[in-house]
Amino acid sequence: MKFYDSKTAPSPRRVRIFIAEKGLDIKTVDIDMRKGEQLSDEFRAINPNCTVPVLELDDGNRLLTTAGIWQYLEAIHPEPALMGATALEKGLIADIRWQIEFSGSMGMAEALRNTVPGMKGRALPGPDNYEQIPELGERGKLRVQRFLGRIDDMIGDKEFVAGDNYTVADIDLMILIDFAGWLKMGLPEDAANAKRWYDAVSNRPSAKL
Ligand SMILES: N[C@@H](CCC(=O)N[C@@H](CS)C(=O)NCC(=O)O)C(=O)O
Repeated sequence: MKFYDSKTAPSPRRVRIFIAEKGLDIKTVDIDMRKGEQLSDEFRAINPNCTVPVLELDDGNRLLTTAGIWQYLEAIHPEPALMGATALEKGLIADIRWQIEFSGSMGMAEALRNTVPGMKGRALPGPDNYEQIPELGERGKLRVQRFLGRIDDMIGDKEFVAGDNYTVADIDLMILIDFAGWLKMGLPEDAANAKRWYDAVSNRPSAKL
């Protein structure tokens, strides 16, 4: 297998952490997005969507999204279960991941991609160019700020986001909070449950990757 990673981007980090938590050793190739390597002809031949992460399998099949890669690796290496050990946990994780994706990650992408000068003309990832819409950037910041304000209740007194076990929901939420730091946004001062959880997951060796 070959994992196409990019050290500077949040989505491939989700796969890096997942691989580390599973204890797997997968050959990794870094795509330098600062040099625009994701848009090169060579990488387009690997992923016409021009995005990372990508996992290339030994039979030549390629998985082109975090969700696809996670599903595949979980199926061939079930332990430790990172996508839910029981039917209820699997359902809860899917629900929570959608909230993180919709309000957190999409808001963050709107905010960053529509305001940062280096992303002019690249307001969406992918093969096509789109201009920035500054108002969308402001709305994205507001969505992220509101979402960050809800995380304390989401964690409550649980050890991890979905309950007793560390799962992909923890990976997604930790990366979203780190990503929000790029816009100098973070957890509210009084978010004691969220901060206790964030410190614990950030101290796992995989989080350093
Ligand atoms: N939902 C997709 C998102 C992939 C994605 O958008 N990746 C970003 C990096 S976080 C990318 O490749 N961006 C390319 C670009 O900005 O041109 C996944 O998780 O695989």
